[in-house]
Amino acid sequence: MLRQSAAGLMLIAAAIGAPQMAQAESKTTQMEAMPMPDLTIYHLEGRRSERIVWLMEELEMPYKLEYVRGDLMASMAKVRGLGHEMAMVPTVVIDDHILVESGAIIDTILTRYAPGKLAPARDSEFYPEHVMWMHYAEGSLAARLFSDYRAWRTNPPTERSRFVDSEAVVQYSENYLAKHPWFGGAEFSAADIMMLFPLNVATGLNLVDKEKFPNIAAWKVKIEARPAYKRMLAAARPDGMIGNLPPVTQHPPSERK
Ligand SMILES: N[C@@H](CCC(=O)N[C@@H](CS)C(=O)NCC(=O)O)C(=O)O
Repeated sequence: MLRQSAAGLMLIAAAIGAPQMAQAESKTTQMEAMPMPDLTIYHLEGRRSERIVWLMEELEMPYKLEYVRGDLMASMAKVRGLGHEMAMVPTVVIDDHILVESGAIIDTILTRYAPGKLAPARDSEFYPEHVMWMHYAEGSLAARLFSDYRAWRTNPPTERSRFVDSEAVVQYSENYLAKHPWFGGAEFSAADIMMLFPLNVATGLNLVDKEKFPNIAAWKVKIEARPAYKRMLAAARPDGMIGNLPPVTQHPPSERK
């Protein structure tokens, strides 16, 4: 199969005097940012909506934050007040669109309004892994954590599941951080923003023993030192965590030494 890079095609186009071809190529390779419309984040303190606040702080872009400080029920009532069928946080209103799903919201904001930011270049070796962690955060990690949490709160199992469980999904994250400083690979990316909430859930709800995951612990220290993360905390969690779920009293049994 004949493969040709975009830069190579543009050089050929210029050499054969085909300016239209060069222009057409540049449109597909250089995505321009669309102007940022009004953006409102419906929020619950300490929950996934912090991802969007943190993203906007990293991008230094304006946003409006809707929640009732110290009152999760009242904040949820604000979300329901939108009349949207799926009352979840984050809910984000961009122009006339009401969006749920934090990963999709982040993808939309970056692709449309901040192309090239908080993601490795598309031709970087790290791009596929960045995309994988963007999806892994909710698709495999959070899903396993919350299903284990429900099982352990209602009917604690007597033996370790033979399916992929909380410890396995956290261990995979730990192993990646043994070789890379960030879930974006060499640089901090939106994948790190996606991964923090479930990794905090894993240890906060006692689903895994945090002593077993030193790379994740060191990564969290770097995250917490980021000025944009601190600004997010000041705006979105001014009184610390509230309404915590009770942790499980005992870790799911482990085969790891
Ligand atoms: N996969 C969704 C999950 C959203 C979600 O479950 N959010 C929780 C808060 S962290 C929520 O809305 N809980 C309220 C409820 O389920 O009633 C995302 O990433 O946005």
